[in-house]
Amino acid sequence: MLIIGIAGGTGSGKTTVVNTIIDELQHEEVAVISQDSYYRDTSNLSYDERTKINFDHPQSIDFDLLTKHLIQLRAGESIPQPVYSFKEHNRTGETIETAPKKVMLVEGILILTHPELRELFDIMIYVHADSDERLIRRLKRDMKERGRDLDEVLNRYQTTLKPMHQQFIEPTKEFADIIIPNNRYNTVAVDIVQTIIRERLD
Ligand code: UZR
Ligand code: MG
Repeated sequence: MLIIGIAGGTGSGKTTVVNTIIDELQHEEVAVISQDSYYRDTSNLSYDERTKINFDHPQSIDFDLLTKHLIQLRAGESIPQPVYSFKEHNRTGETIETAPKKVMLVEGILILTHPELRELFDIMIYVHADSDERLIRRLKRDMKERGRDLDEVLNRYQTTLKPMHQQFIEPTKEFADIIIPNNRYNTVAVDIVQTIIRERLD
């Protein structure tokens, strides 16, 4: 099994990189674990309290559960991956049975901040895009897909996303084996990653 961690700031294009890697591999061989599935259970809080959570701080992630699940997958066991609702800002209570595959892609903004988790990755990738590019993408996504307005997104960016990025996410670049420059969509870097995966699988 090859466990690959893919980090990078919000709007850096992690999801696109993950999807492109998958497209080239046989689907039976690969599974994705998203950090989003491992936001802490916040059922003890009201909806209003939940909207005030700092979702860009490492504290918001249940890293113990994520680490435990990766160890189980490595041992050949299936795991119940929690399902998260961005609308409710909470776990739905459902889980998705996720089976171990030859290639496990673990994707999320904060996944390289946690030392135990880093130990479990065979390859660590950081997707880099300039902050203006990331803000533009985030703005478009939140307005289109999450029904937020301009002021709300910009406010959250300035008060939370930017400081958390600088404090926690950007510094994890130094752990990366590969940095993918992704201001424009980069096919060469993804090709190289695919080649490495294929070599390791053979
Ligand atoms: P990506 N996030 C939400 O918007 N709502 C939630 O309930 C949980 C997370 C956001 C989170 C972070 N921040 O910036 C982003 N906020 O998801 C990470 N606010 O996801 O890497 O796909 O942008
Ligand atoms: Mg994403």
